[in-house]
Amino acid sequence: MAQVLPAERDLRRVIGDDETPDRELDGLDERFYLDLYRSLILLRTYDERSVVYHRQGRIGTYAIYWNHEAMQAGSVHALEDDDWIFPSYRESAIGLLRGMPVSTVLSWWRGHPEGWWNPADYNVASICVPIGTHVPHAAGMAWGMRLKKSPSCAIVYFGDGATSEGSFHEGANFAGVMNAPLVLFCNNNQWAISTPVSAQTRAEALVDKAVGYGIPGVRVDGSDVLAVYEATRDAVARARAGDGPTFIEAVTYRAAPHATADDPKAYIDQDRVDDACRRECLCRYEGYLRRLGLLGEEQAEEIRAWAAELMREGIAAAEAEPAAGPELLFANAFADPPASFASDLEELRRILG
Ligand SMILES: Cc1ncc(C[n+]2csc(CCOP(=O)(O)OP(=O)(O)O)c2C)c(N)n1
Ligand SMILES: [Mg+2]
Repeated sequence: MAQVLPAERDLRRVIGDDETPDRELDGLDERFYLDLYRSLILLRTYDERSVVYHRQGRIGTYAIYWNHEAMQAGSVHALEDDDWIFPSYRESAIGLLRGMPVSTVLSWWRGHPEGWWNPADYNVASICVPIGTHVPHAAGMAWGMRLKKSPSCAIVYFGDGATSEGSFHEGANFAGVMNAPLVLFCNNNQWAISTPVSAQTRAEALVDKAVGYGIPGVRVDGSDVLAVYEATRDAVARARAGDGPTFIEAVTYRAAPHATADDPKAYIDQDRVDDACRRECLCRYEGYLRRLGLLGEEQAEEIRAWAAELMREGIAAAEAEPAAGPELLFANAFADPPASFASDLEELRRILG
Protein backbone atom coordinates (compact mmCIF):
# COMPACT_ATOMS: atom_id res chain seq x y z
CA MET A 1 0.00 0.00 0.00
CA ALA A 2 1.47 3.33 -1.02
CA GLN A 3 2.18 5.96 1.61
CA VAL A 4 1.76 9.70 1.42
CA LEU A 5 5.22 11.03 2.19
CA PRO A 6 5.58 12.54 5.68
CA ALA A 7 7.07 15.74 4.22
CA GLU A 8 3.81 16.43 2.44
CA ARG A 9 2.07 16.52 5.79
CA ASP A 10 4.25 19.51 6.71
CA LEU A 11 2.89 21.78 4.03
CA ARG A 12 1.42 25.11 4.94
CA ARG A 13 -2.35 24.71 5.36
CA VAL A 14 -5.38 26.81 6.28
CA ILE A 15 -8.21 24.34 5.69
CA GLY A 16 -8.25 21.69 8.39
CA ASP A 17 -8.99 17.98 8.29
CA ASP A 18 -9.75 15.25 10.83
CA GLU A 19 -6.43 15.90 12.59
CA THR A 20 -5.92 19.68 12.24
CA PRO A 21 -8.41 22.50 12.89
CA ASP A 22 -9.25 25.19 10.34
CA ARG A 23 -7.23 28.40 10.53
CA GLU A 24 -8.78 31.79 9.78
CA LEU A 25 -7.08 34.40 7.63
CA ASP A 26 -7.14 38.08 8.50
CA GLY A 27 -8.91 40.66 6.42
CA LEU A 28 -11.27 38.48 4.38
CA ASP A 29 -14.99 39.15 4.16
CA GLU A 30 -17.92 37.03 3.00
CA ARG A 31 -17.78 38.51 -0.49
CA PHE A 32 -14.15 37.42 -0.89
CA TYR A 33 -14.91 33.85 0.19
CA LEU A 34 -17.84 33.52 -2.22
CA ASP A 35 -16.00 35.13 -5.14
CA LEU A 36 -13.22 32.62 -4.61
CA TYR A 37 -15.77 29.81 -4.56
CA ARG A 38 -17.28 31.10 -7.81
CA SER A 39 -13.83 31.06 -9.43
CA LEU A 40 -13.20 27.48 -8.30
CA ILE A 41 -16.54 26.36 -9.69
CA LEU A 42 -15.93 28.17 -12.97
CA LEU A 43 -12.53 26.53 -13.43
CA ARG A 44 -13.83 23.08 -12.38
CA THR A 45 -16.79 23.32 -14.74
CA TYR A 46 -14.57 24.45 -17.58
CA ASP A 47 -12.25 21.50 -17.00
CA GLU A 48 -14.91 18.81 -16.67
CA ARG A 49 -16.89 20.06 -19.67
CA SER A 50 -13.71 20.27 -21.76
CA VAL A 51 -12.99 16.57 -21.23
CA VAL A 52 -16.52 15.84 -22.48
CA TYR A 53 -16.10 18.18 -25.46
CA HIS A 54 -12.84 16.44 -26.29
CA ARG A 55 -14.55 13.02 -26.23
CA GLN A 56 -17.24 14.42 -28.50
CA GLY A 57 -14.55 15.59 -30.94
CA ARG A 58 -15.37 19.26 -30.39
CA ILE A 59 -11.95 20.34 -29.06
CA GLY A 60 -8.51 18.83 -29.66
CA THR A 61 -6.11 17.27 -27.15
CA TYR A 62 -6.73 18.91 -23.81
CA ALA A 63 -4.49 19.26 -20.71
CA ILE A 64 -6.75 18.38 -17.78
CA TYR A 65 -6.25 20.44 -14.61
CA TRP A 66 -8.74 18.72 -12.30
CA ASN A 67 -7.69 19.42 -8.66
CA HIS A 68 -5.28 22.16 -9.77
CA GLU A 69 -8.07 24.78 -9.50
CA ALA A 70 -7.07 25.78 -5.97
CA MET A 71 -3.55 26.70 -7.13
CA GLN A 72 -4.94 28.82 -9.94
CA ALA A 73 -7.87 30.54 -8.21
CA GLY A 74 -6.09 30.91 -4.86
CA SER A 75 -3.15 32.69 -6.46
CA VAL A 76 -5.13 34.87 -8.90
CA HIS A 77 -7.32 36.14 -6.07
CA ALA A 78 -4.18 37.44 -4.37
CA LEU A 79 -3.39 39.63 -7.41
CA GLU A 80 -4.69 42.96 -8.67
CA ASP A 81 -6.05 43.18 -12.21
CA ASP A 82 -2.96 45.11 -13.35
CA ASP A 83 -0.62 42.29 -12.35
CA TRP A 84 0.55 40.06 -15.18
CA ILE A 85 -0.17 36.34 -15.43
CA PHE A 86 2.06 33.98 -17.43
CA PRO A 87 0.25 30.63 -17.73
CA SER A 88 1.43 27.27 -19.00
CA TYR A 89 -0.98 24.89 -20.78
CA ARG A 90 -1.98 23.54 -17.33
CA GLU A 91 -3.48 26.98 -16.56
CA SER A 92 -5.11 27.39 -19.98
CA ALA A 93 -8.40 28.68 -18.56
CA ILE A 94 -6.93 31.05 -15.98
CA GLY A 95 -7.94 34.02 -18.18
CA LEU A 96 -11.57 33.24 -17.29
CA LEU A 97 -10.77 34.70 -13.87
CA ARG A 98 -9.89 37.96 -15.64
CA GLY A 99 -13.13 38.08 -17.67
CA MET A 100 -11.86 36.31 -20.77
CA PRO A 101 -14.79 34.67 -22.63
CA VAL A 102 -15.09 30.88 -22.38
CA SER A 103 -15.29 30.75 -26.18
CA THR A 104 -11.80 32.29 -26.46
CA VAL A 105 -10.19 29.51 -24.41
CA LEU A 106 -12.22 26.83 -26.17
CA SER A 107 -11.16 28.30 -29.51
CA TRP A 108 -7.54 28.01 -28.41
CA TRP A 109 -8.03 24.29 -27.80
CA ARG A 110 -9.87 24.04 -31.13
CA GLY A 111 -6.79 25.50 -32.86
CA HIS A 112 -8.87 28.44 -34.05
CA PRO A 113 -7.42 31.98 -34.32
CA GLU A 114 -10.28 33.33 -32.18
CA GLY A 115 -8.33 31.69 -29.35
CA TRP A 116 -5.45 34.15 -29.76
CA TRP A 117 -6.17 37.02 -27.44
CA ASN A 118 -4.27 40.25 -27.07
CA PRO A 119 -2.33 39.74 -23.78
CA ALA A 120 -2.66 43.45 -22.97
CA ASP A 121 -6.48 43.13 -22.88
CA TYR A 122 -6.37 40.97 -19.75
CA ASN A 123 -2.74 41.18 -18.61
CA VAL A 124 -2.64 37.45 -19.33
CA ALA A 125 0.23 36.30 -21.57
CA SER A 126 -0.27 33.61 -24.23
CA ILE A 127 -0.52 30.03 -23.00
CA CYS A 128 3.00 28.60 -23.00
CA VAL A 129 3.32 25.02 -24.24
CA PRO A 130 7.13 24.70 -24.38
CA ILE A 131 8.15 23.81 -20.84
CA GLY A 132 9.53 26.73 -18.87
CA THR A 133 10.28 29.12 -21.74
CA HIS A 134 7.89 31.70 -20.33
CA VAL A 135 9.81 32.01 -17.04
CA PRO A 136 12.40 34.43 -18.53
CA HIS A 137 9.57 36.30 -20.28
CA ALA A 138 7.82 36.80 -16.95
CA ALA A 139 11.10 37.79 -15.26
CA GLY A 140 11.72 40.36 -17.99
CA MET A 141 8.20 41.74 -17.70
CA ALA A 142 8.55 42.02 -13.93
CA TRP A 143 11.96 43.67 -14.21
CA GLY A 144 10.44 46.16 -16.68
CA MET A 145 7.74 46.98 -14.13
CA ARG A 146 10.42 47.70 -11.57
CA LEU A 147 12.34 49.96 -13.98
CA LYS A 148 9.12 51.85 -14.68
CA LYS A 149 8.45 52.11 -10.95
CA SER A 150 5.09 50.44 -11.51
CA PRO A 151 3.40 49.05 -8.38
CA SER A 152 2.46 45.86 -10.30
CA CYS A 153 4.01 42.41 -10.28
CA ALA A 154 3.92 39.26 -12.40
CA ILE A 155 3.23 35.61 -11.65
CA VAL A 156 4.47 32.69 -13.73
CA TYR A 157 3.06 29.16 -13.48
CA PHE A 158 5.07 26.07 -14.33
CA GLY A 159 5.27 22.43 -13.29
CA ASP A 160 7.70 20.27 -11.34
CA GLY A 161 9.20 19.07 -14.63
CA ALA A 162 9.92 22.66 -15.67
CA THR A 163 12.38 23.03 -12.79
CA SER A 164 14.80 20.84 -14.76
CA GLU A 165 14.73 23.16 -17.76
CA GLY A 166 17.44 25.74 -18.45
CA SER A 167 14.95 28.52 -19.02
CA PHE A 168 13.50 28.05 -15.54
CA HIS A 169 16.95 28.52 -13.99
CA GLU A 170 17.75 31.50 -16.19
CA GLY A 171 14.45 33.17 -15.38
CA ALA A 172 14.64 32.49 -11.65
CA ASN A 173 18.24 33.65 -11.44
CA PHE A 174 17.57 36.75 -13.49
CA ALA A 175 14.54 37.65 -11.37
CA GLY A 176 16.61 37.23 -8.21
CA VAL A 177 19.57 39.28 -9.43
CA MET A 178 17.33 42.05 -10.79
CA ASN A 179 15.10 41.99 -7.72
CA ALA A 180 12.15 41.66 -10.08
CA PRO A 181 8.63 41.70 -8.60
CA LEU A 182 7.89 38.14 -9.70
CA VAL A 183 6.05 35.21 -8.12
CA LEU A 184 7.45 31.90 -9.38
CA PHE A 185 4.55 29.49 -8.88
CA CYS A 186 5.45 25.83 -9.21
CA ASN A 187 2.57 23.40 -9.55
CA ASN A 188 4.22 20.27 -8.17
CA ASN A 189 1.78 17.55 -9.21
CA GLN A 190 4.70 15.10 -8.95
CA TRP A 191 4.67 14.08 -12.60
CA ALA A 192 6.02 15.40 -15.88
CA ILE A 193 3.82 13.19 -18.04
CA SER A 194 5.24 9.79 -16.92
CA THR A 195 8.47 11.08 -15.31
CA PRO A 196 8.20 11.27 -11.51
CA VAL A 197 9.62 14.19 -9.58
CA SER A 198 12.25 11.83 -8.08
CA ALA A 199 13.76 11.63 -11.57
CA GLN A 200 13.84 15.46 -11.90
CA THR A 201 15.96 16.38 -8.91
CA ARG A 202 18.03 15.12 -6.03
CA ALA A 203 16.80 18.01 -3.90
CA GLU A 204 14.50 16.95 -1.05
CA ALA A 205 11.90 19.47 -2.11
CA LEU A 206 11.59 21.69 -5.16
CA VAL A 207 11.27 24.71 -2.89
CA ASP A 208 14.91 24.14 -1.84
CA LYS A 209 15.90 25.52 -5.23
CA ALA A 210 14.88 29.00 -4.07
CA VAL A 211 17.89 29.02 -1.72
CA GLY A 212 20.27 28.82 -4.68
CA TYR A 213 18.77 31.97 -6.17
CA GLY A 214 18.81 33.77 -2.83
CA ILE A 215 15.05 34.19 -2.79
CA PRO A 216 12.43 33.10 -0.25
CA GLY A 217 10.56 29.87 -0.88
CA VAL A 218 7.37 28.53 0.59
CA ARG A 219 5.78 25.11 0.32
CA VAL A 220 2.01 24.85 0.51
CA ASP A 221 -0.71 22.27 0.16
CA GLY A 222 -1.78 22.80 -3.45
CA SER A 223 -5.30 21.57 -2.84
CA ASP A 224 -5.87 24.10 -0.05
CA VAL A 225 -7.07 27.20 -1.87
CA LEU A 226 -6.67 29.44 1.17
CA ALA A 227 -3.11 28.29 1.86
CA VAL A 228 -2.28 29.08 -1.76
CA TYR A 229 -4.01 32.46 -1.43
CA GLU A 230 -2.10 33.30 1.75
CA ALA A 231 1.28 32.31 0.33
CA THR A 232 0.66 34.31 -2.86
CA ARG A 233 -0.62 37.32 -0.91
CA ASP A 234 2.63 37.34 1.08
CA ALA A 235 4.73 36.93 -2.07
CA VAL A 236 2.86 39.75 -3.82
CA ALA A 237 3.31 42.03 -0.79
CA ARG A 238 7.08 41.35 -0.89
CA ALA A 239 7.18 42.05 -4.61
CA ARG A 240 5.32 45.35 -4.23
CA ALA A 241 7.54 46.37 -1.32
CA GLY A 242 10.61 46.06 -3.57
CA ASP A 243 11.82 42.83 -1.96
CA GLY A 244 11.92 40.86 -5.21
CA PRO A 245 10.78 37.39 -6.23
CA THR A 246 9.39 34.47 -4.22
CA PHE A 247 9.24 30.81 -5.15
CA ILE A 248 6.02 29.00 -4.20
CA GLU A 249 5.88 25.22 -4.42
CA ALA A 250 2.27 24.04 -4.31
CA VAL A 251 2.13 20.30 -3.83
CA THR A 252 -0.58 17.91 -5.03
CA TYR A 253 -0.62 14.52 -6.67
CA ARG A 254 -1.87 14.53 -10.25
CA ALA A 255 -5.30 12.89 -10.08
CA ALA A 256 -6.16 13.03 -13.79
CA PRO A 257 -4.19 11.96 -16.86
CA HIS A 258 -1.52 14.43 -18.04
CA ALA A 259 -3.80 15.20 -20.99
CA THR A 260 -6.56 13.55 -22.94
CA ALA A 261 -3.88 11.78 -25.02
CA ASP A 262 -2.31 10.08 -21.97
CA ASP A 263 -3.11 6.78 -20.25
CA PRO A 264 -1.48 6.99 -16.80
CA LYS A 265 -2.41 3.42 -15.77
CA ALA A 266 1.04 2.28 -16.88
CA TYR A 267 2.88 4.45 -14.35
CA ILE A 268 0.62 6.18 -11.81
CA ASP A 269 0.18 5.10 -8.17
CA GLN A 270 -3.56 4.54 -7.97
CA ASP A 271 -3.60 4.63 -4.15
CA ARG A 272 -2.19 8.13 -4.23
CA VAL A 273 -4.65 9.17 -6.93
CA ASP A 274 -7.47 7.92 -4.70
CA ASP A 275 -6.00 9.85 -1.77
CA ALA A 276 -5.80 13.04 -3.87
CA CYS A 277 -9.42 12.56 -4.98
CA ARG A 278 -10.58 12.18 -1.40
CA ARG A 279 -8.88 15.49 -0.50
CA GLU A 280 -9.67 17.34 -3.72
CA CYS A 281 -9.67 21.10 -3.52
CA LEU A 282 -13.27 22.05 -4.26
CA CYS A 283 -14.85 19.77 -1.64
CA ARG A 284 -12.31 20.88 0.94
CA TYR A 285 -13.15 24.52 0.36
CA GLU A 286 -16.90 23.79 0.39
CA GLY A 287 -16.45 22.10 3.77
CA TYR A 288 -14.57 25.15 5.09
CA LEU A 289 -17.29 27.53 3.89
CA ARG A 290 -20.02 25.37 5.38
CA ARG A 291 -18.24 25.25 8.73
CA LEU A 292 -18.13 29.07 8.63
CA GLY A 293 -21.84 29.09 7.74
CA LEU A 294 -21.12 30.90 4.46
CA LEU A 295 -22.46 28.47 1.88
CA GLY A 296 -25.86 26.88 1.52
CA GLU A 297 -26.82 24.19 -1.00
CA GLU A 298 -29.16 26.50 -2.90
CA GLN A 299 -26.42 29.08 -3.39
CA ALA A 300 -23.91 26.41 -4.46
CA GLU A 301 -26.44 25.10 -6.97
CA GLU A 302 -27.04 28.59 -8.37
CA ILE A 303 -23.28 29.06 -8.92
CA ARG A 304 -22.91 25.63 -10.55
CA ALA A 305 -25.84 26.40 -12.89
CA TRP A 306 -24.30 29.77 -13.80
CA ALA A 307 -20.99 28.11 -14.73
CA ALA A 308 -22.71 25.33 -16.72
CA GLU A 309 -24.65 27.93 -18.71
CA LEU A 310 -21.46 29.90 -19.44
CA MET A 311 -19.95 26.70 -20.84
CA ARG A 312 -22.97 25.98 -23.03
CA GLU A 313 -22.86 29.52 -24.41
CA GLY A 314 -19.07 29.30 -24.82
CA ILE A 315 -19.03 26.11 -26.88
CA ALA A 316 -21.92 27.38 -29.04
CA ALA A 317 -20.02 30.63 -29.71
CA ALA A 318 -16.75 28.81 -30.45
CA GLU A 319 -18.46 26.40 -32.84
CA ALA A 320 -20.25 29.25 -34.62
CA GLU A 321 -16.90 30.75 -35.70
CA PRO A 322 -16.25 30.18 -39.40
CA ALA A 323 -13.16 28.07 -40.16
CA ALA A 324 -9.98 30.09 -40.62
CA GLY A 325 -8.87 30.73 -44.21
CA PRO A 326 -5.53 29.30 -45.47
CA GLU A 327 -4.09 32.83 -45.89
CA LEU A 328 -3.70 32.87 -42.11
CA LEU A 329 -0.78 30.44 -42.45
CA PHE A 330 1.19 33.17 -44.18
CA ALA A 331 -0.10 36.23 -42.34
CA ASN A 332 1.78 37.93 -39.49
CA ALA A 333 5.02 36.06 -40.20
CA PHE A 334 6.96 38.65 -42.25
CA ALA A 335 6.70 42.45 -42.41
CA ASP A 336 7.77 42.07 -46.03
CA PRO A 337 6.52 38.64 -47.21
CA PRO A 338 8.62 36.79 -49.85
CA ALA A 339 7.12 36.72 -53.34
CA SER A 340 6.80 32.92 -53.20
CA PHE A 341 4.03 33.23 -50.60
CA ALA A 342 1.50 34.30 -53.22
CA SER A 343 2.02 31.17 -55.34
CA ASP A 344 2.21 28.97 -52.22
CA LEU A 345 -1.14 30.31 -51.07
CA GLU A 346 -2.63 29.81 -54.50
CA GLU A 347 -1.48 26.18 -54.52
CA LEU A 348 -2.80 25.59 -51.02
CA ARG A 349 -6.19 26.98 -52.04
CA ARG A 350 -6.22 24.65 -55.07
CA ILE A 351 -5.39 21.61 -52.87
CA LEU A 352 -8.02 22.51 -50.28
CA GLY A 353 -10.54 22.94 -53.12
C1 LIG B 1 10.75 22.30 -23.98
C2 LIG B 1 9.77 21.16 -23.95
N1 LIG B 1 10.22 19.90 -23.81
C3 LIG B 1 9.36 18.87 -23.78
C4 LIG B 1 8.01 19.09 -23.92
C5 LIG B 1 7.03 17.91 -23.88
N2 LIG B 1 6.24 17.97 -22.66
C6 LIG B 1 4.96 18.39 -22.68
S1 LIG B 1 4.26 18.38 -21.17
C7 LIG B 1 5.68 17.80 -20.45
C8 LIG B 1 5.74 17.54 -18.96
C9 LIG B 1 5.84 18.77 -18.12
O1 LIG B 1 5.68 18.45 -16.78
P1 LIG B 1 5.57 19.53 -15.66
O2 LIG B 1 6.54 20.63 -15.91
O3 LIG B 1 5.65 18.84 -14.35
O4 LIG B 1 4.11 20.16 -15.87
P2 LIG B 1 2.68 19.45 -15.72
O5 LIG B 1 2.31 18.97 -17.09
O6 LIG B 1 2.80 18.34 -14.74
O7 LIG B 1 1.76 20.54 -15.26
C10 LIG B 1 6.67 17.61 -21.41
C11 LIG B 1 8.01 17.09 -21.11
C12 LIG B 1 7.58 20.42 -24.10
N3 LIG B 1 6.30 20.74 -24.21
N4 LIG B 1 8.47 21.44 -24.10
MG1 LIG C 1 4.07 18.10 -13.16
